[in-house]
Amino acid sequence: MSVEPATAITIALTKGRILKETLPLLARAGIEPLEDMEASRKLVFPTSKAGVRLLILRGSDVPTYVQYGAADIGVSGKDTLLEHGGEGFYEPLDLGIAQCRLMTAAATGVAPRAGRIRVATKYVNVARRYYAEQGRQADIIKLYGAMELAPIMALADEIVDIVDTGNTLRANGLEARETIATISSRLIVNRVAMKTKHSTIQPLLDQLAAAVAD
Ligand code: PRT
Ligand code: MG
Repeated sequence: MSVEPATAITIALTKGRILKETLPLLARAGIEPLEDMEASRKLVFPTSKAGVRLLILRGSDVPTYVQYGAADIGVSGKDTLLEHGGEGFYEPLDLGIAQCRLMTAAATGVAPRAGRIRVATKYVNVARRYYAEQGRQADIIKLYGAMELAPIMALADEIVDIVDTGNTLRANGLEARETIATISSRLIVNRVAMKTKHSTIQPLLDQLAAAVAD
């Protein structure tokens, strides 16, 4: 059994835009991976800072790892957090990166259907809450990707998806309708780790907050 210092911390990230935009912030806190994470097939990476390692996970798994303390810290899109729920961790810092909106969308020019509609999305919990709050009856259909196809193929009347430039919607004959939430990536910290590793985690939070504010 390997004995780790009580101050060792594990930070969970995802490949793609979150990794790309988080690494410069971590570098400002003296944390740099010892190899190119984007190019490697490894999932655990030591860093230039003793006792700090980085994990590469699937986006929707980041809050799960942090919730159960398998990772102390994570970086996650607010969309992912809204879908997952906030149990087991704090959300102390808005990193202001990977900004976008979580929106409803439908075929361009098609009037909203009265009565019960079908909504395709990977954000089933968010969608269920949103349509219920709006007092609109909706059957939510879970998809794992290519949500834009659902209205075209008459699988659904509307979708709930991430919109940034709107190019993806336009390219598929869809238009954005309502904004459910404005999204950026958040730092999340396991509730227990925040107490037991406070002397390591608090200075890191302070350094990251300063890097974000610049
Ligand atoms: O791909 P996978 O299912 O593994 O995970 P993921 O899609 O969550 O990962 P990734 O890297 O694509 O996105 C990570 C996080 O970045 C998301 O959870 C959001 O918080 C945030 N983010 C910011 C975005 C975008 N911008 C974005 N444009 N996530 C996804 N997109 C996609 C969107 O799904 C749609 O297909 O880009 C398309 C829309 O972009 P526009 O510019 O055409 O409107
Ligand atoms: Mg993706």
